[in-house]
Formats: sequence, C-alpha cells, structure tokens
Amino acid sequence: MRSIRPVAVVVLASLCALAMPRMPAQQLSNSPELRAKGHILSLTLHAGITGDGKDSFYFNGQPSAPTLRLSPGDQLKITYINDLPAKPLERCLIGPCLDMTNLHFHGLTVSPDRPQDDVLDMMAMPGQSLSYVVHIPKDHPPGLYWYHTHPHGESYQQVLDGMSGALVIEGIESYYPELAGLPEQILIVRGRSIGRGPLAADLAQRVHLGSNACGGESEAPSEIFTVNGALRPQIELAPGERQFWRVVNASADRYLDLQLEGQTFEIVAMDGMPIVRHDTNHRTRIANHVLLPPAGRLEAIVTGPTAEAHEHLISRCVDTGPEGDPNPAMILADIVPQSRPESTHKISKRHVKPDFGTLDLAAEEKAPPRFTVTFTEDDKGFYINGAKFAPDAAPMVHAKVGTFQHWRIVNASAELHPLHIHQVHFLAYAENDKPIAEPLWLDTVNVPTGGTVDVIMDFSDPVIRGMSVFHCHLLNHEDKGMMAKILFE
Ligand SMILES: [Cu+2]
Repeated sequence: MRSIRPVAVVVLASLCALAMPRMPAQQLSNSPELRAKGHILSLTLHAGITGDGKDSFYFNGQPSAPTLRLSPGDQLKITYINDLPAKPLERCLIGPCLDMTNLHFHGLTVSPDRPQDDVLDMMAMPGQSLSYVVHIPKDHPPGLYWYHTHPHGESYQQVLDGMSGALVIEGIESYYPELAGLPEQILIVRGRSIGRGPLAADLAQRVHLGSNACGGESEAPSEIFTVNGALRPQIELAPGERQFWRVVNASADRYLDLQLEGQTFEIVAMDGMPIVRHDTNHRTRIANHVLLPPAGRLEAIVTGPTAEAHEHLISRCVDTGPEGDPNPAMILADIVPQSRPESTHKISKRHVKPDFGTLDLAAEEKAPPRFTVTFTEDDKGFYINGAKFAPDAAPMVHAKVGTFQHWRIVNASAELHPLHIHQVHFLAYAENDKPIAEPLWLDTVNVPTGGTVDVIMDFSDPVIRGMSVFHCHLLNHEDKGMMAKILFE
C-alpha cells in the first residue's frame, strides 16, 4: 500500500536528506535507556509532532523513544500525554487522522485490562493523557519486546512515523551464560517513505535498493529501512568479535529477511522467547538469514567479519505475493571493523531463576483446530473470518484461561499476512500441513499466501484475563479491518 503522506512533507524530508553531504557515514545512535529503581520504572512520555510534520514520541523534551529495561517482578508506570494537534496534519488510511493515541506493550505477558496493556478502552484524544501501570510477572520470560501506539485506523501512520521503542525484560543470560560480558546492540528497524521522483531515487541509491522485484508485486518500492533512526549507519564490530544483537522489526508493514553478509546468526531467542526455555535439546539455532515479519524480534550472537570484508547488514528481497507490497533487498547498515568503545552496554550477570517448561502438547497438536482464523481481502477492505473490526463488536472468540489450544491460521489471499495476538505466545508447529522441524514459540507468525499455519496458543497464564485482540501486523491491513476481539475468561 502506498503512503498517502502529503506531498509537501515528503519533499521537505527528502530535501533535508539531500542537503547532507553525499554518502555521509552515519553513526549508529542509541536511545536513552531507563531502568527500574526499587522495582518501579516511572516516566512521562509525550506524543507530539516533529519539525517535518511526523508523529513522534517525546521524552525529556526530545523526539525520542527511550529503551525501557525492566526485570521480572517490576512495575512500569507511564504517564502518556497526547500533545498531537487537535487539527491533524496527516491523513490516515480510512479518512482524516483524529490524532488519538495509546500504547501497546507488544508480546508482554501482562493483563489486557486498564491500566495495563489495553488498546480497546484506553485512548487519548489530543490534550488528554493516559496512566499506565503494567505489572511484569515474576515468572516473565526474559527477552526483547517493544512498545508502539495502537489506535485502530491510525496505527499504520503513527508506527510508520516512528512511534515505537524497545523494551527489554532482563535476565536472558541466566538461560545463556555465554552472553555475560558480550557487548549488546539494540537495533530498531523502522520503515521510511521515500516518495517519488529523483529525490526518492537518491535515497534508494544510498541503500542499494533492489530494483528487481522478487515476487509478483507490481508497484514501485516506496519505503526504505532505517536503523535506530539513521539511514545506513555504521555498526562497529571488530574481526572475530562476538556481540549480542537484539533486533526488532518496527516497520509498519514491511518484512525483514535479515542477513549479516558472510556470517551466521546464532539465534538465542525469537519474539522475546529464549529458545532453550522450551527446547533444552536445541539451545540455539544457526541461520544464514532470518525472516522477521513486522513486529518480529531476533536475538542472536554475531561474529565480526575480517577487516577486509566490508560486509553489510542487509534485508533480502521478500516475495510478498502477487497482491503484496514491494519488499526489495537493501542495505541496512555497514559493518566497520573498529572495536566498540568501552562505554557500550555489556550484558551483566543477574540472578533470574530459569524456568524450563517441558510441555506435552502432542495430543492438542493432533486434535482438530479449536478455532480457525481466515484472512481475506477485497477492494473494500481486509477481513478476519469475513468480518471487519468494529470497536463495539462482540468478541469473535472466547478462550478459557488455563488452556493450550490448537488454532489454525488460513491465508485465503494472494499476499502475506503476519498474525499477532496480544499478550500470548504460541508454538508454530506446522506450515501448509507439514511439521516444522524445530518449532518456535512466537507472538507474530507469517502465514504464506494461500497457505496455513498451525499453532498451539498458550492461554495458561492467569494474568491474561479480559478483552483483547488478534490481528494482521501489516498495520495498513489492521487499520482497514483485519483485527478481531478475543475474550480470555
Ligand atoms: Cu495483512
């Protein structure tokens, strides 16, 4: 789907890019990090407009999204103030933006009720504020999560503009002692519209945007990726050095197929879930490249290439299907061989008691699906089981708290859709009726065009009780209806 940002804003942003020297090496910048004190992390976050007319989080008067670092058992208190203009500057997908906003804590196993991870009843209009108090359970898995805004009808524009940040639940080194002492690098990958014409061509050239489509999509590419807000920054990684990378795909509607040229990822967690927590026989997975749908996270150990290699972190071309949006290959960052400065955050030893869950789900996997989610689309919108989301709709499905349930996700369309369900992780164990060799616990899963994915939903945690949602995480699809309610009871 094309961005429908006003032309003047595109031109202004592109001119700013042009005014910079040709191919300046941008350094990788990191967001401010906030930690809990006395088991409480308290902050005030604003929603506001940047100089080039984009929606943005503001923290301490600066347009930025702090990285929130919490431990199991901590409380997250956020006063979220909506300073967006009462007369919106932007147009959203289904009409003029209202500039309403809220927060979603993607992947966290917390309550979906106010004042926690509630995207249905908590909404701030311009001039209003929201008070979040989120209790991180004592047994919460450690890993990389993220927060972003989630107002139905406006999510795409706000997330495309960059209203997202990283959230780390500490303690992953208790599952992987080999991480202790490694430099940690948090990489937040966002999308950016490039508009059309010669200015777009310049931006496209800077990231070596692939001109060849790898699928049947017919539109010209309209977006590129940034890393921590910078276009093609440098990541310092000395030859042979091992670092712990924590990557979130925070784009509104583009897939990443991540590859560190010439190297492999030693994956320790996906979507915040340490692999060893549920699969002690396969502690890590080795991969040359990793597909991350929008909202997906990769946590992996990487090793620096040789000094002469001039390698890149890239996203490979993703075939999103005949009806899909272009998702071409491009360079995300240059790997440069300096060793990192001493100030870099290093993973430190903590004491979190690892919880290795041995679950016998074989009977539920073989049982018929207890619920089927079918994605469809037409020129009027995007649907789950034939229905568009409505704020006053009844829940489409009721889930009994304390159960594990086989769900089947069916993609009856000619483009990819990633399914996400709030608060819940699930085991994706079969694709197109074939078993997945080494299944993963995820909170967002890609569903192939014309295909199926079978999952076991984990509804066992008693803190997940109340009304919530599941949806396609291509946020333009979600805004246009591809979302439904679930009642955990
Ligand atoms: Cu979709």
